[in-house]
Amino acid sequence: MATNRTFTMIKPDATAAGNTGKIIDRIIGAGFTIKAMKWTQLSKADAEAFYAVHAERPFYGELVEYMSSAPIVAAILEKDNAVADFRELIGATNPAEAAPGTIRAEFAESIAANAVHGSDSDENAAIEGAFYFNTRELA
Ligand code: IDP
Ligand code: MG
Repeated sequence: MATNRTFTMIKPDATAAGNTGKIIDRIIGAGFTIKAMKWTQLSKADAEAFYAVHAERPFYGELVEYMSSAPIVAAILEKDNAVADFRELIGATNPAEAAPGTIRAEFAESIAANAVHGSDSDENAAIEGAFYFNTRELA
């Protein structure tokens, strides 16, 4: 059953470049409601756990180093069709392939440092949201 929530992180390249506010503005402008949000930094162990699903991929070590290199902003977002609509808003993983107007096309530096995370399914949105937030932190 589809839910109306997704999970995002504004990634280290985007917070370090001072793009946090612009990206949040794009997210709200696209019709998403913020249910929870925090500015934090992942330890290496946190990043390994969050991306455990990618542990066998060749870029896992690079991804863990990068994701723990600077602060991130984690958020739970609400909108009808949230998971699919948010993936459309952020664009393809590789910014060279991201459609014009998408957040990654505008802000991503590379396929690794690609500005934002977006959950790929309702199930993962719930798991990823629970990694950062307890129910008392939801608006
Ligand atoms: P997604 O974020 O678009 O869902 P995934 O395939 O789930 O993409 O990969 C998770 C993250 O791992 C990407 O957002 C990116 O930061 C990083 N990543 C993916 N592919 C590569 C790669 O080929 N080289 C380096 N980093 C990558
Ligand atoms: Mg993914």
